[in-house]
Amino acid sequence: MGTGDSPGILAELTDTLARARRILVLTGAGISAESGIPTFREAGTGFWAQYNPLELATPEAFDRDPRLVWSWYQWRRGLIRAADPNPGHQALAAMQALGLPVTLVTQNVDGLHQRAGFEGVVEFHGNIFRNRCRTCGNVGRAGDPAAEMPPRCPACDSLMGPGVVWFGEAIPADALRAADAAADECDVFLSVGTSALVAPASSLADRARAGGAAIAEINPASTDLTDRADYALAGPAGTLLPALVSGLRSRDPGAG
Ligand code: BV8
Ligand code: ZN
Repeated sequence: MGTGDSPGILAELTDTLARARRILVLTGAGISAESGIPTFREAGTGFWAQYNPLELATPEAFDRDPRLVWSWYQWRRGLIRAADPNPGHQALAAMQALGLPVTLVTQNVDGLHQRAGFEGVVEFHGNIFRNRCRTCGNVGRAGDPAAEMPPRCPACDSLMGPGVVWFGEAIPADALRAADAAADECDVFLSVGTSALVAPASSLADRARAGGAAIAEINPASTDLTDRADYALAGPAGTLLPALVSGLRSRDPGAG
């Protein structure tokens, strides 16, 4: 166990992952950074630099100015459509394909894990390519990328917002249940590309530790999880996750 980006830590973590009965991976905006998608706090770049994403991603902002909030999501949808999964996303899909017992919970709304081929992604904060009616719960697809105003709900005629979880909104019950169960049962918790500041996703690491899991983190920067991690790898997901997978490939995963 240790911290830093030494090859020794990488080898130790690879061994721990190869022996694990259950692995919970939690990803944040950082894993999509190498696909060219700004992390949440950087989502205020260019025209959007004048706005605070933490304020735009709220029901209050949408009620106050649906056109503004809708165009922010339409802009982000355009960025994501033009982006591709990167080697970090692909490495997690490869871990699953190797037969490792991985549950993937993502805070991201970009759908890139699915596009990289990971099956059964737990979308903790929803998905930007869906629309959701906050009045009646009706869910639909994102629709016209050029629409300047959100569509009306076909069921109740309210304005539909993006199918993401805004600040102040509850995490979808099935995602919360799946994430909590995975945290309770895992013996390795791997946090990738998240500053671990947003609740309740940020509490999954402690929940996993309480269940006896080893804690690992991949992030070029340190976060408030870093000091509590058994393995802290300082570097980009697009490099370190493929390095873990090549180590796992050279072992027989599940051989114990
Ligand atoms: C809820 C969808 C209750 C929207 C998102 C005061 C204190 C504590 C908590 C609260 C508080 N006041 C309110 C709260 C609760 C609040 C919260 O946590 N607020 C925060 C700001 C303090 N949480 C909520 O409101 C949640 N709901 O609590 O509901 C409830 C219960 C029942 C009934 C009703 C209500 C809902 C939270 C969900 C918000 N929605 N996303 C959208 O996308 O538009 S969260 C959003 O921000 C992102 O999804 C992301 O998860 C999060 C953080 O964004 P970023 O900072 O960009 O990303 P990240 O944190 O992942 O940081 C990037 C990291 O990547 C960095 O560390 C960087 O170093 C690293 N990195 C960069 N490059 C790389 C890299 N890593 C690896 N490789 C690289 N190449
Ligand atoms: Zn409706």
